[in-house]
Amino acid sequence: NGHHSFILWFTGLSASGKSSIANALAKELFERGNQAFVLDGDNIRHGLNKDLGFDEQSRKENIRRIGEVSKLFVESGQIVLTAFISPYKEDRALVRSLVEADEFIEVYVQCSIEECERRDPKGLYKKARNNEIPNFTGISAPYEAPDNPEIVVDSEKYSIEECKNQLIEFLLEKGYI
Ligand code: GGZ
Repeated sequence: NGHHSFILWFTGLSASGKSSIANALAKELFERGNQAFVLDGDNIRHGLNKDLGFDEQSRKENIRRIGEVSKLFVESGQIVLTAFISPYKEDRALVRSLVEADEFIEVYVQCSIEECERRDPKGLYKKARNNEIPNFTGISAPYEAPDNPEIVVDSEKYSIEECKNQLIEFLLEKGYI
């Protein structure tokens, strides 16, 4: 019966499903008796990081602060799930270095830009195409996919529920829960 605090670090394009999968997973972890908490744009970019925008330096600072907060969650004995694009490999590597090797699980939510743009739940891709949003990830700003994530979930092929189940299986198999 695994007992561990760790970071599940979701990375992927806007509209890839990071927040939905993280929230579904947190709910199941809670039902299984684990303390889990989701950090995402809603509770971080509107609060702690509301001074930050989307230029490269701001994104780096966004991820650095989220990394430090995540480390505190780990020290407090919780599972923390983070759902941010986190487009730069270097920044994800920095967060990884803040905790023990087995306390950082990088989850790549894979979905093509074409599919994310088709979903466009907030109309942001459309605005980005019309040059109404500068530095939009995948359109006018880079996304560096992970080379060696602990786990990849394909949200283009699989539902939120299926991706969540794949993550539960991974965590059980590796003894995290
Ligand atoms: C990408 C942007 C941008 C730009 C606003 N580029 O789909 P969403 O709306 O809910 O998720 C996106 C969110 C990205 O914030 P993160 O903190 O995850 O980004 S990063 O990790 O790169 O710092 C999107 C919205 O904010 N959004 N402008 N220019 N996404």
